[in-house]
Amino acid sequence: MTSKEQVITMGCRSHCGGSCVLKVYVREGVIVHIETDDQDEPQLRACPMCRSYRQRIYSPDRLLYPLKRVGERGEGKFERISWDEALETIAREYRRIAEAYGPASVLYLGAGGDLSFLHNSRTVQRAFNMAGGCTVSWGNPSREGEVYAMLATYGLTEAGHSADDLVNSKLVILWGMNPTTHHRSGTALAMFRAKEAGARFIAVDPRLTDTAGVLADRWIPLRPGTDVAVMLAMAYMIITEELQDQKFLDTYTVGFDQFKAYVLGNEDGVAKTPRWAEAISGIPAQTIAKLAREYATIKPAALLASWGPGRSAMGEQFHRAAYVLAAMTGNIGMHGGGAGGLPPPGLTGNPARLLGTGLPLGDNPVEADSPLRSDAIIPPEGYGGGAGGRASVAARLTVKVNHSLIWDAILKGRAGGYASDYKMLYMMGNRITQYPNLNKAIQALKSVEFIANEEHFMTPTAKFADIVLPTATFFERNDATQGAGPHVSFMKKVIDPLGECRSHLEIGIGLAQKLGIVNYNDKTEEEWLKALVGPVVPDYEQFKEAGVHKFKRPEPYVAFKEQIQDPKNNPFPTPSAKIEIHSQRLADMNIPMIPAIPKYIEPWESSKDPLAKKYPLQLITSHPKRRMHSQFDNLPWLREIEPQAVMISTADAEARGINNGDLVRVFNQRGEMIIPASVTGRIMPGVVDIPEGAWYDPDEHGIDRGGCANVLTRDQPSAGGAFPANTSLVEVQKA
Ligand SMILES: Nc1nc2c(c(=O)[nH]1)N[C@H]1C(S)=C(S)[C@@H](COP(=O)(O)OP(=O)(O)OC[C@H]3O[C@@H](n4cnc5c(=O)[nH]c(N)nc54)[C@H](O)[C@@H]3O)O[C@H]1N2
Ligand SMILES: Nc1nc2c(c(=O)[nH]1)N[C@H]1C(S)=C(S)[C@@H](COP(=O)(O)OP(=O)(O)OC[C@H]3O[C@@H](n4cnc5c(=O)[nH]c(N)nc54)[C@H](O)[C@@H]3O)O[C@H]1N2
Ligand SMILES: [Mo]
Repeated sequence: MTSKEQVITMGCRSHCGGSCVLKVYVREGVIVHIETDDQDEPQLRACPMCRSYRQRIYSPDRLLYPLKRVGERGEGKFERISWDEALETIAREYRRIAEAYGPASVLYLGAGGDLSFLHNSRTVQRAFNMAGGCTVSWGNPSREGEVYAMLATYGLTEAGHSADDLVNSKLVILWGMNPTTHHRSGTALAMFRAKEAGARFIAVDPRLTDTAGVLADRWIPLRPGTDVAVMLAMAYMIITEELQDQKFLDTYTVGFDQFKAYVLGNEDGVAKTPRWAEAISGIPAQTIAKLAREYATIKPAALLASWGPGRSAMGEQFHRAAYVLAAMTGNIGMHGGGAGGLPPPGLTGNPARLLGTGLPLGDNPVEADSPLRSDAIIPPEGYGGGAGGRASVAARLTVKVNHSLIWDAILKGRAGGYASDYKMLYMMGNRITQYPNLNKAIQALKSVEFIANEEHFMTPTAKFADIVLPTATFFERNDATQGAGPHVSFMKKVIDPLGECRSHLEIGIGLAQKLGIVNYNDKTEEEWLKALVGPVVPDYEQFKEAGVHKFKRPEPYVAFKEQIQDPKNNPFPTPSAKIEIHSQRLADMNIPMIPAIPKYIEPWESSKDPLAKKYPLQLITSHPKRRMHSQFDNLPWLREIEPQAVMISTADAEARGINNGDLVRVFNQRGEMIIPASVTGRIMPGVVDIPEGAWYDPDEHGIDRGGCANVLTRDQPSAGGAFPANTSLVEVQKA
């Protein structure tokens, strides 16, 4: 460090769910270097994306001025305009469209690109709410299947132990979980510690992930979407060998007998044996039997049912089945065990999770009289189900549009059964790369009357906008965030905003003014931050200076410890006050694809779908190692890590005459791309993986050359609203 250099410690919050600690070296107003945590354990060391931030901030492609479109939508031709003109245009279009078609015709689509406390997508939503309202989308793309299953089973939406509890596990089952890639600052490190302490790891995943490669004793590949069949067969083994913890089931659960009847075949005549599951999943029956015995007898054991398998056509069933296995083995509420949830990305057991996030949204007039969807799970009287539970219920207003159906809703509107016709879009982030069925997205974006997009870069989505607003990164304003430590971080402004970039609060204030709103905001940035984080840190000024506050816990956090140790005084917030293996609430809804007990239901576009004759490979779209979704895709340093490619098994490649590195066509009825093949033994035959988030880059024939997975994905959510990212069929050919 030279004398002119300043070193500022701060947190990141770029959407992985963690928050790496960054030590930022600044010289004369310019960031020259970024290092990471060298302080107290648990250290929150930076991921590759965090270490590359300098290249992102100073990228020659950063958007520095407001822009207005001058070419066709999608063409990418823009002209610089003033903030005044940009905000005036958005306000004018909002008023015109809300008047002509009603405020519900304005779709507001926030993004998770930046998960900070103050500067986030709430600022503009508040302005629209105060001006007359707008339609917002619903469905947590990360884990709606899990949220729904948890609400049905446990009555709330978080059921993970803190990662530092893994050292107490003797067995860890990584069920579709890959935390060395999905950084979440600290989870992977906790796993290595558990391994050193003697835990065995088993991975159940169509891919041999980096995490499984370094940690697992055994990799059990299976066909995507068949997990529930395997879990039912494990239950069959546990029941027939009488390995279940009957006392636990009798004390803490309801409905095991109905589940048992279904598993044994007394309900539908089909015994859910390992052999039955082998035919569905591709996992040999003996392997399933062995896994069942191990999980039932090695205690404590943590079954970590991650979100990838839940991001699928029958996502809820996967998570519900995992919770039943956790209950059958009596692993819930004890150190080293687990209720089937994940080490939380900085939420559970972190005092910061109690914090509000930023500006109040205010009431949205468009939602005022909207009834709840009939599939909403309403927490019992007097219990909110926690913030997540309330949010999940609020999400299920009929007036909202499920994320996966946005493009369909725009194209069909009222005629298609949606609550409104949609004419204006205000977007944060890169929607078309991130939501399913990109070609439909393009049609939809061409059909609306007005689009505004807030961004850092001219993304494939921004190219369709009429007005693009340049937003400051979190290095260019003050904010705070929470992380996985558990910790809370201050995100100090280390440089002035580049060009004319503005913070979210400034954009909200500017837009509110143009919309003629009074009383939009009564606090400065500093006042907001003090109000938001002040209550949980011992000394706010010291916290700002230190950049990070790590909460000390007397012991690792264990989900449902109180409910298990003292059930009388700590009921589960479900109607029965117990863990609901059979849910009467689900039974009453009478939705065939959401049965009262978890069941195996054959998904659409599975290997057994007649469509598989034409498109025989199951596509999964894992989260990328060198990007945060679509963020960082455009950075040269990160591109060096690995090329965007389709992962295909050696057997499938050989059958198609494909060699490693060859350019291949990946296609189905929805779209087509040409990208390199990564031929490997690390993926199950019959399955291909295209990591999500690559930027769509069409050639002159409209064929994507960027490798954007959502060119191929089907835009049909699960019955419970889960994002369907891992349920699509494709074919691959040499290009
Ligand atoms: N580097 C990086 N880290 C990230 C993100 C990122 O984009 N990049 N995104 C962050 C976000 S927002 C989220 S929500 C989380 C996502 O975290 P996850 O949902 O856990 O991530 P995925 O890669 O989608 O899925 C995990 C694993 O599930 C496997 N899988 C897919 N389908 C199936 C199936 O049917 N059965 C089984 N058993 N396994 C299956 C995949 O092969 C993958 O290895 O990651 C966070 N962390
Ligand atoms: N096929 C497939 N699709 C998926 C998934 C999958 O597994 N498979 N995963 C889904 C999941 S779990 C998630 S969470 C979503 C994520 O989808 P998004 O939330 O849309 O993803 P990001 O790419 O993280 O962020 C979007 C944009 O926000 C911008 N951005 C970042 N910070 C800021 C800021 O401060 N202000 C503004 N205005 N913009 C900012 C970035 O430049 C980026 O373009 O993707 C989903 N899409
Ligand atoms: Mo996510």
